[in-house]
Amino acid sequence: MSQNKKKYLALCGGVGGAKLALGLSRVLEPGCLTIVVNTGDDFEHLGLLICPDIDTVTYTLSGVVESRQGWGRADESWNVLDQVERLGGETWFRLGDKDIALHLVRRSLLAQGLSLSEVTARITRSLAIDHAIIPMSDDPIRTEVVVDGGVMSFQHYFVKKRCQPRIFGIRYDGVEKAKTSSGFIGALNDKELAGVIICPSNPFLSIDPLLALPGVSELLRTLSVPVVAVSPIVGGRAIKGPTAKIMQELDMPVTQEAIADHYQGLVSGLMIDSVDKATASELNKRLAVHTSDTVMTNTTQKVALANQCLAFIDSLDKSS
Ligand code: FO1
Repeated sequence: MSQNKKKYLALCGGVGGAKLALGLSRVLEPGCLTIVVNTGDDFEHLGLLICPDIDTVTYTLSGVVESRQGWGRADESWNVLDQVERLGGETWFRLGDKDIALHLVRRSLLAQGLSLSEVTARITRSLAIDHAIIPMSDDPIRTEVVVDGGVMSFQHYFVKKRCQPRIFGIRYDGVEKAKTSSGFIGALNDKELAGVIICPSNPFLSIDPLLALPGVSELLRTLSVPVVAVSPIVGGRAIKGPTAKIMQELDMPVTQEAIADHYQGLVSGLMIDSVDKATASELNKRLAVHTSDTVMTNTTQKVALANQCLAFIDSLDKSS
């Protein structure tokens, strides 16, 4: 653990974001890192509230994640789902036994009247996580994709349809009426905040729902500390998931320039992968650019990228 005592806020989605969040948690002391997580992927299923991104970050930081797929729990068993199938229930969304245990606890705490933020704090504490993992909102926000012939809920598109339908648009149902969580607002307004890191999560599915919350983009634009984004694109491809496919479907080139366009006005710096070094000087005319290895396949790389992000923020900090 370094002696860096400044405070940082990470904005994060699922698997890719969780990797950098893990790196940051290894570098920053508890109390110096707030991880705010997308809840647009959440949905009700088999009577349970599923919060895939919160759970992915939670399992990753507690060291129990199934590391090959990046979500769910390692050493999982499937007894409940087998019985659900036998009873004619839905099994397209794979919930393992250990994972279901977390969902039962979440459901029961929510039923007792706790907010999603409070429930998440309880669960993360039980799993010995010292860093703050905070849902972007305690109110329901549901990402939906506009496809040929109508609107599809996010997990239906992502898991059931394996991201195959062409996307014509994305919306975040409920976001206008939702309240930004007090933990998120508190972190943005914290006088000791030294910088914000937008993790290399899918900008459209994972980060935009956070930015669409009332007041968030405005607050980010007026922050006096650096906001840096780590691009999820490496050499014209997405590290994982449908980011590149969605960019093409939304008529965007799959380039670092397009990522810079997307975050234009919100970020002061963009971290791009070393393979895209050649684009840095042109991009540098618009915003600060830092090149680094951004692909994280092991903990050393996650910690190294976290350190690079903090160094990048430090280099942009006018007060330092
Ligand atoms: N992703 C899949 O591709 N198939 C699944 O059956 C699946 C189940 C699942 C259960 C719990 C959980 O926390 C995540 C799960 N995911 C599954 C991943 C999830 O759909 C995505 O990672 C995110 O929503 C996108 O960030």
